[in-house]
Amino acid sequence: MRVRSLAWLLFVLSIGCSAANSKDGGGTPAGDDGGGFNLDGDPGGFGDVDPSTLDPFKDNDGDGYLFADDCHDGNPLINPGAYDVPGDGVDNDCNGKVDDEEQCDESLVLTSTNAMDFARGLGLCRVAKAGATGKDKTWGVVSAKLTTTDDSKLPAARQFGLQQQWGTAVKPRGGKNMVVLSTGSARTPGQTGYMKPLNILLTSNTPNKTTPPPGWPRNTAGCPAPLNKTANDSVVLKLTVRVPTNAKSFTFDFDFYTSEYIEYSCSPYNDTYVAILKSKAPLDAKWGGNISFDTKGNPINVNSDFFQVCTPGTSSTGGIKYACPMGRAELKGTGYDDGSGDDQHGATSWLQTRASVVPGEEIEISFMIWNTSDWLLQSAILLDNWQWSAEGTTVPVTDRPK
Ligand SMILES: [Ca+2]
Ligand SMILES: [Ca+2]
Ligand SMILES: [Ca+2]
Ligand SMILES: [Ca+2]
Repeated sequence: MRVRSLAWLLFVLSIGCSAANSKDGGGTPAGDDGGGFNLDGDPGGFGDVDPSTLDPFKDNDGDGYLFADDCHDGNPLINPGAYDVPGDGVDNDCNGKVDDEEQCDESLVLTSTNAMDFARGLGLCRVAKAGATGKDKTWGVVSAKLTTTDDSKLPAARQFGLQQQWGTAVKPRGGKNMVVLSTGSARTPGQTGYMKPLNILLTSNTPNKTTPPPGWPRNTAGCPAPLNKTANDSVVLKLTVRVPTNAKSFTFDFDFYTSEYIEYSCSPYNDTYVAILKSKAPLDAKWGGNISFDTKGNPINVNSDFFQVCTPGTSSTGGIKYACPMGRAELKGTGYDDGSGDDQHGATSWLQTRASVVPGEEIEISFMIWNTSDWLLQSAILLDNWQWSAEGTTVPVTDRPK
């Protein structure tokens, strides 16, 4: 967690006056009566009572952690499962250290095959134990896997990487590294394993065909349906994550690149990126499990209204007009500036998705990209800057990051 969000700042302001971390009442946080507890669970500091009235054999604040395991059994937002909100001066996660969430993506390497490194590159630094109870039940990544859409095999090594920059203009959104997944190569020109996005030779003989998630692939409304139900040359980062007990949503940033622009815009060959979330938080079935889509509810692809890094043109199918207000600078040096004509290739630039979760639950999130209908032109997705937030959202939202 590298940049504190506005939501966390608001949260910090609201919790700052109930910063009691010891059962013996040592220290007297501002707004607290010295007893050190805030039994009504209101972080505003009302209703403090004498801790000697708490039952030492119960979970007095109902946060899932017994008195013995909970350094503040009068505040459900403070316990060993919480995210230690940076800068609030509170040891939110009861590990004895104030504001100590770690940084972890400084020394990652491009060619890592350790999926936990990809969680770190995304900004998820903590590892959590499956089935942990009591004090050991912290938030964190329970498992991480690099796989295919049907979770059957490790994709080719060139299809995933941890990059410190993407071309000359695109930098990570948080920390030093970002995750890149590609149907072709997650490499830029000059790096070992790089293949041109328009290169059809490497994959055409042995396309890696797998079953996509239920309800996929699909296309933008008004554009032709995919030719088949196969996901070709897929690569997936699949994470199981225990959510902090004080988080109600998360955000992450992504940037979609494709060489389908513009010749195959609004065609059946529209490559697919999805982030499939399994959570106890409600998600309308119409989204097909996906939480990243454009303002019209269409999946993120070459037809998305977020597609703005390109050379202006009109698609031959569907008559989609592309104004390309962000120009081509973010294609430079990525390999997606190396088309058969100056009009080929494009990207969305950085976008941010927010989705709700249930505090303390285990979620599964799978970031997926695959070739749709064939395997000839390649696409890539950049992922970075995972952050937890104390505020929920009624529906998943994708927009330009603030
Ligand atoms: Ca408790
Ligand atoms: Ca508590
Ligand atoms: Ca701590
Ligand atoms: Ca803190």
